[in-house]
Amino acid sequence: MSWIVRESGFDPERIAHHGNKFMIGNGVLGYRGTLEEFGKSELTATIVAGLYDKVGDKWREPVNAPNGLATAVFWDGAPLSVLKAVDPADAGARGKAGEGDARGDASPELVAHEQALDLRRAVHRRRSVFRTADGAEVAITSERFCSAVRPELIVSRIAVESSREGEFTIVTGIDGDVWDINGPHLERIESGTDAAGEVLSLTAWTQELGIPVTVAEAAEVRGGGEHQLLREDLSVRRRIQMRCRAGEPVEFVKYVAVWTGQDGAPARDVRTASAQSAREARQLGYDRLLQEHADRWERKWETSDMTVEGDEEAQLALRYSMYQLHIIAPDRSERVSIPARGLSGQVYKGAVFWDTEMFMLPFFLHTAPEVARNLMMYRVHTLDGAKRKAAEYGYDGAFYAWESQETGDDACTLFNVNDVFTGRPMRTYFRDKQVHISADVAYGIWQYYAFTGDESLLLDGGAEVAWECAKFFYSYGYFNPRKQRYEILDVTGPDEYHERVNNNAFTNRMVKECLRVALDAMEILRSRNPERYEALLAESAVSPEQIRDMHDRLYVPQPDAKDGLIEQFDRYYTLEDVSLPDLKGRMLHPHEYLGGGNGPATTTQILKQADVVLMLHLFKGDYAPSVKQANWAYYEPRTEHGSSLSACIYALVAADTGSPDWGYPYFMRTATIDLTGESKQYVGDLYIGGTHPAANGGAWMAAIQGFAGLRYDGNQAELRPALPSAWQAIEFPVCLRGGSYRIRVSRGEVVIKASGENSTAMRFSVRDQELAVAPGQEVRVPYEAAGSLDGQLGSARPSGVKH
Ligand code: IFM
Repeated sequence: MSWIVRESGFDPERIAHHGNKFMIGNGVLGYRGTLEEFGKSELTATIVAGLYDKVGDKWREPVNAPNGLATAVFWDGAPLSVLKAVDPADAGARGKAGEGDARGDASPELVAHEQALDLRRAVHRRRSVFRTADGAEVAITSERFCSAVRPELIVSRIAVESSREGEFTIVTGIDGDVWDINGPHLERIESGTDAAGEVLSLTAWTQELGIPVTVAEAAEVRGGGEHQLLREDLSVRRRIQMRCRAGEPVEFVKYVAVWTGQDGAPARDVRTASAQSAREARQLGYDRLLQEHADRWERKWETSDMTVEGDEEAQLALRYSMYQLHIIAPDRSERVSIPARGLSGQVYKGAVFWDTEMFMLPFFLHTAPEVARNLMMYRVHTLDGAKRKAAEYGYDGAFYAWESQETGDDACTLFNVNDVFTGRPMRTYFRDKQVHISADVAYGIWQYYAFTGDESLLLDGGAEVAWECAKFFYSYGYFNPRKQRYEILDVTGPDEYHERVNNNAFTNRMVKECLRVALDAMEILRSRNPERYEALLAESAVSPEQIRDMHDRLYVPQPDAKDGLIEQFDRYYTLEDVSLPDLKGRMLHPHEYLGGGNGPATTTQILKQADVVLMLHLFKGDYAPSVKQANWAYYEPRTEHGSSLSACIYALVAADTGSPDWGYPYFMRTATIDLTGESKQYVGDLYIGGTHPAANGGAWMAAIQGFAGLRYDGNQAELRPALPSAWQAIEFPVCLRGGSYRIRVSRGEVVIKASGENSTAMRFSVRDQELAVAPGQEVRVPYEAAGSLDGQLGSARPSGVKH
């Protein structure tokens, strides 16, 4: 239980949602949860991490590789496809009306259909049962996985079983006619087979950089059959005709290898490597490949799986959230990071946003620090792009891309949203003004160092990144001579509906942190690599003393002495204080963009997503509980939660202030986002569907950092549990400074078990009771649950999240 995500029945309206929900992946490849008979109209996609292309002046976006799993099954010439199959109810109605349509009355009926994901082994399954015109019941079952061991490999096993003896045909191969948003990205498609005619392949080149991509497929058909090769312009397939006996399944397995020339390899090598890999996989066989894959996943879960007692729904949603993060984690490369929509397609240009550092990094820091390091090294490798962007705007240092791809140059355009009424591009300031991105990057680098104690990231370029980000802010900041303070003007904070504001509290606080991180990181660099330190200073127009001065005199909006409120930005309170339902009532189109130059929210206090409240979460030690409560209560009713990055933050701060039950619906909304598919699909006329890794990370944060109350500053691990009423306990593994711990938080007791392999003791505090946990030791700490403050967050105007 709680390892399987399942959906019964087929609903054409949910094809896109299921493509996200049932995704498989291995950090290098992401394969959407579509069915074997689907094609480009059903958004089938095989996304290769870090491979981008641009066609003409359209948006640069990830490449969707040819679909190596494309398979159609026919029974007596009629397709066994959920798309073509006749719904029994429908068939009756049409029969009566004497109609019939393009599908033909002979189309098989779909009598049962199920799609499922086994989270534990990262395997996708489907089973569809059709009733054919001759009365046979034919079941198609399939199982597939993206190998966690062989990053280029996708393996699929399909079985056809009929209640009657009969003849069926499988047409299976590689389909190069793929779904693209701003494509087509692949040109010069060449199909081929190996000398023995056993391995099919399709090679094509990206348009912009001419990078070769080959998909090779080796098949294994149990039960023989007559084969025929079908080569068309955009595809290569085999047609296999077979007879099956009643009740005896006929199986075939596809071993699909996807290789690219991302590393500079020529097409010849890419072709050879993919064919070899498909052939080798076939030699190893399905069972062995599945076993090694499942073993690898078992190890991933050993260091990450958590159990929640008393709440099956949350348990499954949390596992699913972690699954989504695992399938897109770059565990082999520090050249790629995680895009805002993971590997689920081309939405948001496959770009990496601040989502990674602020919402996904915590999960990896606690469970797979080597992945966390890769994520941050990606920022080191893209530093040049960030420097180019700063220079382009006339600033010093590094201004990281709002939408970053493989070089770090900004894929974000100046006109990122089209007006729904006119279709005209609207000027947006995501690219120019969300300067907090550079501070977020520096923050992430320091988080890695503080968590792991591993200086290598700082010495391998992390300190330089932080320093360049600090230099950027020094050049961007403004010294207000009258107030004798530095200010950060003309920015867009996390709340993107209010562009070009002054002194956004979150941004200013993050910049202060970035300056601190830069100074501390440079000190470490100085002590370990003085030459590099001196070289960096020699080429800097700014000195550490100047950065220190800016740090010390930077204005950060503070809580009001009377009510504790922090103004989101200068003059925010002068905006119209309208309720969210009233604001929504003013919308003239369901997809109308609420912010920007003249969106309905622009002149009001309605915010898109957690902004001040995010700052209260990140710097929780700096603010009194009363301040957190006051700001939560003020900002929540004014928050649209129009971004998937919002609700988890309200859950975290609610838990932090002793109101877990108030935070719980925000947590569940975050944790189930890709299970329910309930998220915004359009901004203006821009499709933004896909998976939501930031929310997946946010769900983990809400459970572990919120409800279990774990905080680790690199020195001491603190636990301040605040379990929701339904939860009896939560148990989870964490990795702190290289040591492994299992922590169980139940009502009234915390149990901490340190691995015998840890090298040192760790200092813990459980609701202010201090203790050290030695290697191999298990300690039980009773604690008194804090009284519920739930009522104090109550708002007169809820934002739509049900309590
Ligand atoms: O990074 C986010 C941003 O904060 C809100 N809009 C969507 C982006 C990608 O998730």
